[in-house]
Amino acid sequence: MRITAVAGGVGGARFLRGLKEHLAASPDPELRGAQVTAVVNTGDDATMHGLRITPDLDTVMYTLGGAVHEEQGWGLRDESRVVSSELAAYGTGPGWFTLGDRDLGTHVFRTQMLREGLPLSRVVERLCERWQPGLRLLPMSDQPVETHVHLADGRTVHFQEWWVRLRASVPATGFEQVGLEAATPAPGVLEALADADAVLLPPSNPVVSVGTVLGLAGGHPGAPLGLPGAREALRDGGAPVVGVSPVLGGRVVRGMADACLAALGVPATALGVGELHADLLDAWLVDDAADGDLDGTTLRGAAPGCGRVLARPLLMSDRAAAAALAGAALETALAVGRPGSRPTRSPA
Ligand code: FO1
Repeated sequence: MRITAVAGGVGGARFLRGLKEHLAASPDPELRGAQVTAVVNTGDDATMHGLRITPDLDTVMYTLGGAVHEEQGWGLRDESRVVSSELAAYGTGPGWFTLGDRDLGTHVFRTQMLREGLPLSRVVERLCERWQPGLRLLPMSDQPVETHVHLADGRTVHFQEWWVRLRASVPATGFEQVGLEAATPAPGVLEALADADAVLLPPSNPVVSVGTVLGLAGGHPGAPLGLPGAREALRDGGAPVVGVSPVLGGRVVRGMADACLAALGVPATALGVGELHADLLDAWLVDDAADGDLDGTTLRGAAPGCGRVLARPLLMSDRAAAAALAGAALETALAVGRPGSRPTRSPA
C-alpha cells in the first residue's frame, strides 16, 4: 500500500502525524505496513545569514520526529535564542525571523551538505536519519524555488517577509515562484504522485503550499504555475485523489491562507478552494458547517468534476482528531480505488 500526500507546513505536518497514528493503530496489516510519502513544498525556502532554511520540510520532519514546538507549530521544542540575539546585537537582519539555537544546527548542517554538492533530497534523507519521521520525505524539487509576493503597494517581497514580518497585512496581488518553471521534480516525486494507491491533499495552504507543487485550475492571474509535470502525473496517473478543505466554519483553519486566496480573487470557502483542484479530485472533504452547501454529494454551484463532496469533522483539535481526519480521507480514497481495480473498501 502506497500513500502519498502533498504537504505544506503546520497543517500538512499535523495531518501526516495523524495519518501515521491512524495507520499504526489499524487492525489491517496492509495499512500498518503502508509506505507513506510526503511531497513537500519548498517554495517557502529562504537564505538567511547565509544559511538555507526549508521551513515546510523542517516542520514536517520535526513534527513527525516528535521534536516540534507543539504550540508554535514550527521549530524545535526546548529552544533558546542566544545566536539570534547576538546577531541582532550586530544589527544584522532579518530581525523579524527568529532562528532558534537548536534549529540553527539543522540549517548549518544542511547548508554545509548543499555546499558540498549534495542535492536537497539527499540532504533531507540525511537529516531524517536523525529525526526518523517514519515516512519518506521528499522535497518537491532539488532546485531552489522561492515564492515572491507582489503587493498592492507596488513592492515585491519574499514570501517569508510578507508572512512573518507583515503578517500578510498588506494585500497581495499575486505570487511568483522564482525558479519553479525551470525546476524538475526531485527523484521519486512523479512516481509517488502517479503510482500511489491513494493521494491525499491535507488542509495545507491551498495557494502557496499545495498550489506551488500542483498548480491551480482556473487560470487565476498571479496564481502559482505548479512544479512542471506534477499536476499531469497526478491527473493522468490514475491514483485516487482526496482533498481536505482548509476552510472550516467559513474561515481558514490556520494561518492567513485567506489573504493568499484573496490575492487570486478566490473566495475563502470550501467551494472556492475545492474548485482550484476540480480537475484532480475524486473526493473533497468539507466540514459539517459547509453541509448546507451540499446538494447530495456535490457542492452547490460546484463545477462538474469536483468529485464527491463529503462532510466530515475537519478540526484537528488534538492528535486523535487529526488521526480520525486522516483516516477518513484515506478510507475515502481507498473506496474510490485505482481505475480498473475493484475498490478494496466500501465507501466511508
Ligand atoms: N514563523 C514566524 O511566524 N516567525 C518566525 O520567526 C519564524 C521562524 C522560522 C524559522 C524556521 C522555520 O523552519 C520556520 C519559521 N517560521 C517562523 C514559520 C514559517 O516560516 C512559516 O509559518 C511558514 O513558512 C508558512 O508555512
